[in-house]
Amino acid sequence: MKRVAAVDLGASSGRVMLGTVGADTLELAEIHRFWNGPVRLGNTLHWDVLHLYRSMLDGLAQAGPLDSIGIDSWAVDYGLLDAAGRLLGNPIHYRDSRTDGVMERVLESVSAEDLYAITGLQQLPFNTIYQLAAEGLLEQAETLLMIPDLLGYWLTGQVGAERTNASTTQLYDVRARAWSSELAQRVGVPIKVLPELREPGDVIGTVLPEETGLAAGTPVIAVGSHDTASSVVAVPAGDERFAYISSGTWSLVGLELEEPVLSAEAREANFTNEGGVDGRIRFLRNVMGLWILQECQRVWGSDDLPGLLRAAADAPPFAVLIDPDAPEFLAPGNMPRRIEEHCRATGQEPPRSQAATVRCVLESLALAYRRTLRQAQTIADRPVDVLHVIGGGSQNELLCQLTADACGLPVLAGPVEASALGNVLVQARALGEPLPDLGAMRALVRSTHQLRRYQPQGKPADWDAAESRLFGIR
Ligand code: LFR
Repeated sequence: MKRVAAVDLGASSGRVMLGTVGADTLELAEIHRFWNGPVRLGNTLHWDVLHLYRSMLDGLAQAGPLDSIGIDSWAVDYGLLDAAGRLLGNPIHYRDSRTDGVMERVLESVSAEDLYAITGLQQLPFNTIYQLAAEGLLEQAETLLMIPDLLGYWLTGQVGAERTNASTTQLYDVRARAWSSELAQRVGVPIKVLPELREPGDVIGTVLPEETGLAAGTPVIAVGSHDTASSVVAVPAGDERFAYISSGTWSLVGLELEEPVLSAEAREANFTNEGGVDGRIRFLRNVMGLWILQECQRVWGSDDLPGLLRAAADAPPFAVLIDPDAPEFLAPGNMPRRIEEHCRATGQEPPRSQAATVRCVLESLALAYRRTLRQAQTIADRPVDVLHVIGGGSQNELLCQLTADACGLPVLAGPVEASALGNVLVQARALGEPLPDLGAMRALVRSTHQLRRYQPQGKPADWDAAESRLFGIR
């Protein structure tokens, strides 16, 4: 039996989870949960990275003796270190406006086709490459560390770049499986700042007892340090014919493949080929996700999600629809007002109540999932029989049912703590537990976690009509 800690940082909260893993055992206990989110200073949105570090240490100290520690977080963001290893500036939040218009500028020197042929990455305005093009401290920087690698460095003193998260920078060559020195040069990123790559399962080092106050000798193990890579490890699929939605602040909607798909169709549909654990490819697209609803709740001052969902379930269906991926929904702000404006701009009567707004957001998300999944299956030529919804959003029963209805596929919902489970499983394997491959890890998730099944209901024609209304497809 192994006793490991998963540090799992999401965009709205972080947690330290204690994982116990054995032949028939996979258990998680929450040791410490703490706030995370943007901190605005002047016009800039930051992460409070020292609060995250401090909270991680508090949780680890409470966890008792550990066989190892693994860290995962959201992707694309980073800290820069100077030659003495000191942090230069405070890491900036990917939703900050410093990248406004930067993608367009960078595309004047590197074409979208070239970028895709090398990196296979979807165009998101906050990809690390665009953040670096807007970065003021690059000249003084010696080392760039992605957020989990930065926290790992503070725990162990060791520098490196875990591969799954490196793959989200748009500076990583997905076929060569290496940093792209060509791209770095073309966009003016000194190649020396990009550290040596490490694999999920590699030992990063052991904790520095004096600096951290933690027990000496505990190894820190690289996991799929991109939270979505860890989540996909924990998809409880029984065979290859599955799709997934990693559902949280974002909805990451797609397939797991052996090889990247770099076709013109994949690029035009803006699919990403992110690196997965064991060399797999996460062929997916970011759908804006529950972020829109979270921001509505913040503006309404309502944390009664179950109450809102009950009311939304009774609201009239298909009254108004939005494109959740419209750029105006990316930055924090008054989401109910932006939804109203989006409706007016698209010739629709805005929703008049919170219930109608929630219904609109969830139906619009379900439609975006449907479109994304259909495109993914066609472009990758990989039909699926089941859709796994994992992560916090798998608890949203109304959204799961609407997703099954819209996609015309059975939805299997759970596990909720997918990224922490994937994190723990990769550590356990590195420590010698007999979990030879993803199949074995997924079988363990399946046998230890209850899943909830949603069969498609309602009239498929209603969704066809809604889709043509929203995306003008037919
Ligand atoms: C999900 C996630 C997505 C990534 C976004 C920004 O938490 O990691 O995969 O696109 O956050 O980093």
